[in-house]
Amino acid sequence: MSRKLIVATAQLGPIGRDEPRASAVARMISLMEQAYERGVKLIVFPELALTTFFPRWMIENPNELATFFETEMPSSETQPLFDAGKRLGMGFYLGYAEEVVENGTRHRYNCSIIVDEKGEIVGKYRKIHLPGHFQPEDWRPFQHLEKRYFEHGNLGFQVHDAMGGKLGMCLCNDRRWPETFRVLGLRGAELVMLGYNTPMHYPQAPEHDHLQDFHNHLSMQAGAYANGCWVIGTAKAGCEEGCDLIGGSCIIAPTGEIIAMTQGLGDEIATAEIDFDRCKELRENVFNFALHREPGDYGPICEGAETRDRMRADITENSVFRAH
Ligand code: CDV
Repeated sequence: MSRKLIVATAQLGPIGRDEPRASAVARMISLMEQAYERGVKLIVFPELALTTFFPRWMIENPNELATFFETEMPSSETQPLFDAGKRLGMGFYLGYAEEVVENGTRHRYNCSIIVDEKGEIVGKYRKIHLPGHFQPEDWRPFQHLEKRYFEHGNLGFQVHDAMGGKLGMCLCNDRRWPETFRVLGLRGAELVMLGYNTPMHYPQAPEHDHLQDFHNHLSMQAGAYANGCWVIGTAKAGCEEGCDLIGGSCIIAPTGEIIAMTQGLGDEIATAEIDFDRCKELRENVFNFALHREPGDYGPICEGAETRDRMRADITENSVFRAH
């Protein structure tokens, strides 16, 4: 049986701070309709696709901060996306800010879901590698307060059987960590989907600004190749509230080659046919994990949690991080 699927990366241009969800949702449905004309069955939207990238601001007013989070999925505002997916027979990946109450405690995560072609949520991921800082830092031209606003994702890197393949997810900064792709690869992922919001300016090392597109593709192509899986990476791009974000949304083959890519920095799709069976070209040869890996020599990969916890405790001392 053929395991081929036409897929799309669905890049979004900037979303304004005051732009209502209905507008972002309408823009995404328009991309789904374009994709449908090209036979697409699975479409990948960006990280935090329903709102502007709000961690770039220190938002002191808790009521305002709360407006950027989804307390239910789907909600009346996001239901049209699910309806469109069902109508068009198209699954989708969607990134958003999630607020949940578990055992009486509120938690907030940078989250993504897979919705299948029947409109069912079949997988959820909560971002593990949260970049940025806890406290506002005046020297920066814009903030990156993901560590303040979100908790470390507690669902791990799971692989979901859906859309005829084994699907994994991650979000933005996760793609820079080979461990993300390797854990998904070890669990059999044939396709890894991810959304990103990546500024062109890297305040800590501005001499790397001209390398942002290169590092984006380098990480995703290496992740695809070394794990013999397909990768779809989707940007929120363009000048969002004065902050320039890279584009370069793409579909990458298990060989590491980019086979489709967006051209601009606005709302745009790029599409390709993928064949899940092509993962075997790598996974049964150079990256036959069972045969060639040497896990006995990889010990340090899983060490360091105590040092990390100590460093974070120092950084967050006197921080309101724990209070929100
Ligand atoms: N949203 C992100 O995770 N952005 C980071 C930036 C801050 C470096 C990224 O890895 O692209």
